[in-house]
Amino acid sequence: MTDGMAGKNSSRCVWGIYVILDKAIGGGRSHLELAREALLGGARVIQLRDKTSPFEELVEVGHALRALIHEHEATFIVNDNPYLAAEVKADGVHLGQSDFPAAIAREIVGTECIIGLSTHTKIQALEATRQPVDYIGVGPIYPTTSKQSEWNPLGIPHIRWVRENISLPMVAIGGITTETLADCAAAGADNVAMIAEIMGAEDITGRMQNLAAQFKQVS
Ligand code: 3NM
Repeated sequence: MTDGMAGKNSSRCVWGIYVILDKAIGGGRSHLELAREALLGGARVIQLRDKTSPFEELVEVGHALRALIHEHEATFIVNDNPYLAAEVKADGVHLGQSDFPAAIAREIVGTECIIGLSTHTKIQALEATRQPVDYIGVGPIYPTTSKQSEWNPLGIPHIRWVRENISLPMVAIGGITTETLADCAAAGADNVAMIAEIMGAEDITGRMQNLAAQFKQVS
């Protein structure tokens, strides 16, 4: 496997619970407050997802988040924008199917940066293995209200199919809750990403601790 090819940084992509920040659901708390509460509960990876704030503001938030997340020896991923990821020296960038092509993002962020790619079908998951990405998102597993999605829920059988057919680390996402996390992990998801279940909690630290303990029991 050569530099820039699929999976180069995959060994750094097995974290457990994958926390996605969302101020809209976070009850008036800032990105930094949400991240701090999640990190105190044991979060090992945090994604900055903000589709409305201006770039300059996200650069400022990104620098502060990077310092905080690295203080906790956790991983910092930026959603959608490889230029923002490069600017704030994030550990990784997560791309959607209609964002920058992975090969172009790779040129922007460099060979050491983690690249994740959302996939919603078997074909997209297979195609990801031919691109310079290090992990794939797999979803939506269940119906979700956090993102408008044109894709039907894939369900647990799809997680099993990805586990059997794709060697890249997998982040299962979409409608996952405290009740369904164990099913996703048992089916083979390396990581389980959540927005509403974590951001919507009044006590994010407590919710995280509970989720992490459950994940540990299964994995
Ligand atoms: N991506 P919640 S589903 C950001 O299917 C995102 O790729 C998805 O939020 C995908 O945990 C989703 O609140 C929303 O359902 C996840």
